[in-house]
Amino acid sequence: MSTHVKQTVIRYGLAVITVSIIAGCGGDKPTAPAAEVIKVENAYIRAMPPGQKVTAMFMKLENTSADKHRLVGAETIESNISKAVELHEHKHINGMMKMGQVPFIELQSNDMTALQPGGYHVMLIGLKQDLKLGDKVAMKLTFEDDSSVQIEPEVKTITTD
Ligand SMILES: [Cu+2]
Repeated sequence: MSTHVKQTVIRYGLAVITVSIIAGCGGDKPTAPAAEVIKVENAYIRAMPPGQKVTAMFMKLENTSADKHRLVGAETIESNISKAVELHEHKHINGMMKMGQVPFIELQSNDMTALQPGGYHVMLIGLKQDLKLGDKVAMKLTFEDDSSVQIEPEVKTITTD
């Protein structure tokens, strides 16, 4: 009788340990805020001819963590130079290149995601002033967990690639 009880207790104990290991390793909860593990590189804004009311911002986003993250928003801060800032992608539809808004940009774990001409980009729509070469525009990027980073992309002429 007492042996049987002991075994039950031991089994129960093992079950609890197993469950906690699974929860600790395989859980969906990221270990660090996105803003701490996403590195922004080479952020720049495409210089446009005077009078143009739209342009795009490009950059590389490196997710240095084992968790998936998403870029969910971008905005200009301080300067408020454009009426709207949207996440966009270019897509081939029936042989035509079209761009449109996307709700987020997926950032795979331990991977680099490039926002570049012909692909994902941050669209600045309704520019209130001309952007000059060398201007720096303060912007904020927001991730799915509501963490955010501030960047200062410079206005540059685009290099064709
Ligand atoms: Cu666009």
